[in-house]
Amino acid sequence: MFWKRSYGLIMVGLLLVMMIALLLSGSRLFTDIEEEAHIEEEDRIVVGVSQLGSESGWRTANTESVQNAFTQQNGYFLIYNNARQKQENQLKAIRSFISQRVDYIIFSPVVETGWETVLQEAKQAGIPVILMDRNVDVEDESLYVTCVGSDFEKEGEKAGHWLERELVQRGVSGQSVNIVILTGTEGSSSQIGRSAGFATVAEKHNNWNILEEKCAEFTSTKGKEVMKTFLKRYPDINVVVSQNDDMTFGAIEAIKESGRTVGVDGDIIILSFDAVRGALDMVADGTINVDIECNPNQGEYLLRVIDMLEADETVEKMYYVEEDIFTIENVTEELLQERTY
Ligand code: GZL
Repeated sequence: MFWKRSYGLIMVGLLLVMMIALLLSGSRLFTDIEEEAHIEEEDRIVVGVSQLGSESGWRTANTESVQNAFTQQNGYFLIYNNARQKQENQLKAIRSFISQRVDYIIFSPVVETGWETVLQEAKQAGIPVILMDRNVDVEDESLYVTCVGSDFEKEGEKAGHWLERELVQRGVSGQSVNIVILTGTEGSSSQIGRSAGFATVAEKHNNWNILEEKCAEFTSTKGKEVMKTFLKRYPDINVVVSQNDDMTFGAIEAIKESGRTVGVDGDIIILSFDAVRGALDMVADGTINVDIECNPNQGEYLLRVIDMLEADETVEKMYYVEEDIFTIENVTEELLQERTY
């Protein structure tokens, strides 16, 4: 009996030793992985990204493009912040990146003004700043290295020139045209540029009556709300220019609820910007007459810029992304392509 009990104790002891050894080896294994990650982290380029928000389908695609670019596999450590449309949140995020001494700061400025002080702080800290999507209005352009984004004024002009051609094709270019405009976030590069570009064309046509322009913050909810106001105020709207697809979705809902019709066969012409997939589907079915593309896939461009900076190569002050314009004539072929948005 005695030897059976001692045999049992020996087995329990052996089991305990094995478990401790396993735990130790496991923790060593875990420490190894952790240390490896830590070592890799030190080698990785640390990028602080302040994204302005998540207000639209376009913004979601833009964020995904950045997150897919600055990965551990590509040698980066990404610190990402969503500012929820508030400039003060972007300022806080950029100051946090400075105190964390990141290698690069990338941000999409929600509006063009109010950045001098924080950009001075980044410059004093020796941290290069790269603008994404939208631009800043600063005296001293050395406060940022480059901007990767769109030519918004050109986008606005494309919309204006398309409308000129459309009215000629319909044989009504000499008639009075009543236009309402849904604008994006007041003071953002996209709003400023698109408004200016369209106005450059519109002012050549004294029969184009811009009844009203009103901000709908690039969101579908506000787009519907503002369009409802327009429909109550102006019974004879012929054209809606909406500065992004999300506002367009809301505006179309309001127009249909009012009993009026839109698009290729409708009584209100719809011009939109961004060309996200849901909107291109509506171009294909004739609901939206034209969509001016604004390419959110800026991650690859940003990667190339940082590669050049890492190699001490000179970079341009502005890199425009490629973008197109879609109507019922060319959208079907586009929808067959591999689009990420
Ligand atoms: C355009 C971007 C705009 C999009 C909107 O580059 O700034 O902001 O057009 C987004 O969809 O909200």
